[in-house]
Amino acid sequence: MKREWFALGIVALLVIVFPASLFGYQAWRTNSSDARVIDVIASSPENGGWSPDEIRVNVGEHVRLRIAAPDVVHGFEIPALDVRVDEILPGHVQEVEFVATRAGRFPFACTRWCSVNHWRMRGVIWVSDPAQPALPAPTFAPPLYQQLRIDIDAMHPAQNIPPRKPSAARGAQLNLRVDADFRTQSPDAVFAKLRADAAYDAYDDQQLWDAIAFAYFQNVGAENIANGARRYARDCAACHGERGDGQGPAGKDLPGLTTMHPDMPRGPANFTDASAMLGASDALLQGKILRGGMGTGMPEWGSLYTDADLWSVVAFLRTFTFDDPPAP
Ligand code: HEC
Ligand SMILES: [Cu+2]
Repeated sequence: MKREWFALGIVALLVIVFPASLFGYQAWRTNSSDARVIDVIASSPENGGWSPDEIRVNVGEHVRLRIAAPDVVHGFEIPALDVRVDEILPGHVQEVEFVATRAGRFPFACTRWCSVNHWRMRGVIWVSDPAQPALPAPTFAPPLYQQLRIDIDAMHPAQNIPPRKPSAARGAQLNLRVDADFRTQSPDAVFAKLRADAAYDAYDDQQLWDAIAFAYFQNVGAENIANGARRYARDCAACHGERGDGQGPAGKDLPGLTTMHPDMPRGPANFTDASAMLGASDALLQGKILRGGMGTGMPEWGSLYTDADLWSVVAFLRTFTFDDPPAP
């Protein structure tokens, strides 16, 4: 008899007390914290995108976003505030909490390829400081391409094309020092300068290109290339293709450069095109990524990427024209 009561007690515990305490915990959790709860719907752009796509909070406010994705898997990121949710599964509500520590206008974006229009899925969080209603003036240094007055919409074919794809590994064997500022100079310009210099007469064209590939990768470093590779896979490959050939499924129907240069094929840039890539300085490529291609379908990334992110993704783009990047 005693044992039966004991068993019943356990069953009661399992059936009633445990679930009740769980619900109680949930209720306590939602009520006890002083977080301001904001419900956000994440849908693919065709179905409305972010709703709301403008969120207003105050400095120091404890914010809890409850994000629901009715259609497909999305991700969420406010890069400037270091807030991210990797996966918002359909039918689930994902919560993320943060305290905005500084005032400003901070873009947020989806991080999953939820549809061909995924890259349009962006929004803005305004963080205001009640004590200082005017937003702080953004500290804005003009990007390098503007300082250098590079026209990033012009075609930029290289004058010199390597006989074979340049290889950093072969370049490393040469013991050939190349001092060049690749941010401001295209690899093509660097080659032309070396070729015109009698000090390099002992080396053939391919050797100079190999030395340039080696010098370039030495300069940017393995870490940056790895960071760029991650960004590329997440943000660029769907249009530009995993192999950089411009054949990504999401880019096929984009106008590309045809609007400005009617003889150009439609769609995203092909990063395996030696002429276009070797003719471009890092500043030019960074400028295009930062600003986007107006009317071409190339999105802007300047509002979501830090400077370091922009340069590292440029460094990774070079791996489509230079072989043997250093492994991290
Ligand atoms: C929605 C599709 C799409 C996505 C996503 C996209 N691009 Fe593009 N991109 C394009 C198109 C289309 C062009 C060609 C038009 C142009 O050059 O403005 C282009 C052009 C470029 C160019 C110019 C190349 C040149 O030779 O001038 C660079 C550099 C570039 N993209 C880098 C990137 C990087 C890096 C990413 C990811 C962070 C990215 N793109 C994401 C569509 C896309
Ligand atoms: Cu998305």
